[in-house]
Amino acid sequence: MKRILILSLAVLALAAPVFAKPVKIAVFIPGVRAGSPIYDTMAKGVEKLVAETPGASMKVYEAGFNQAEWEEKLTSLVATGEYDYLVTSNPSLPDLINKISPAFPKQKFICVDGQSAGNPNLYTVLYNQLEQGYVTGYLAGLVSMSGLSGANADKKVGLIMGQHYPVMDKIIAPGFEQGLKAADPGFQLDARVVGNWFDATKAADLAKSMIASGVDVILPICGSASQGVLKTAQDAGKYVVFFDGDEFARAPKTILGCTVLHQEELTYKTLKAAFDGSLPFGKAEVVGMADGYIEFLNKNPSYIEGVPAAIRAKVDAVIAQIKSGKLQFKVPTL
Ligand code: RBF
Repeated sequence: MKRILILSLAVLALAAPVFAKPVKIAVFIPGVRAGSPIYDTMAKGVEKLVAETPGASMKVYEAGFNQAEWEEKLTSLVATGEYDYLVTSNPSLPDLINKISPAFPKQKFICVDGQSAGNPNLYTVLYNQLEQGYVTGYLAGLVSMSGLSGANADKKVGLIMGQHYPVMDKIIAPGFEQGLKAADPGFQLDARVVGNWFDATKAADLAKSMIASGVDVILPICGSASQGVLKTAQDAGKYVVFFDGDEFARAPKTILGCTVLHQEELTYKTLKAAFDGSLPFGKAEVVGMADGYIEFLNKNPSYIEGVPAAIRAKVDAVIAQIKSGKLQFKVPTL
């Protein structure tokens, strides 16, 4: 009996890192968790690791939509000195972290969906959203030309963003546009800005105006404001393609494709590496489709039922080219 106990203790010790003191993690959500899968899944990744790590605990802090308050809120959270790791997500956070970090030399930061190298207390990992944009744009273009009931002859596709930011302007929108033009070089991208990440009424107005001008497929990247885009597209019999999460259930016949980020897994893996002492703080890494952190959900029944087989075969072929390295997208420095 005693031997079994010792043995299982030894196995436990091998499986979970042993901390001198209980490890504490702060999850800083730059916005709110509800309605933004990218934030929700980040928190879930931390929750999963904390649940399986004896002695670990966490606090989820929602900083809200007023970006002018984020620096102060981040500083107050870090100034408590309570947290071993601060985990956050979005490409604007590394700048804030670099600004406040010198005042807190013991604080470690992890930013998933951000990029900054050279701060020994910060690790960042960026998704290759040129790949994500390309595949999504390629599908959007093919759907727009498909002859499906909601598609028209205009070669116009829409993108509704929460705001302009370097990853949007240099990576996501150009990737999406390249994908559209791969479907047909004559495509035009109609890109519009909500001005925040929550105003569904404004997003609905933008979608209506786009549709009136000939747009038949829209990619919303505007957080919870996307609800307005979905409602408008549903009412007008038009289509939506999605980023970040598996959103099909919100409007099965309207949403024709989702290219997801495996943010929960990436956050879990990254923080686990930090626990093990193997996370390369100071480094900026990039992950993409070949690593499995970006995935187009080509097996979802809504996709299979909604999109003709000939289009699905073309999309699969492009994904295979990206995964094999035949089609390469190099993310620019931000
Ligand atoms: N994405 C969301 O889904 N919800 C948000 O509230 C949100 N806020 C953002 C705020 C800033 C300042 C920036 C730069 C990006 C934000 N994003 C938000 C976008 C997010 O980081 C990511 O680019 C998109 O979700 C596409 O993957």
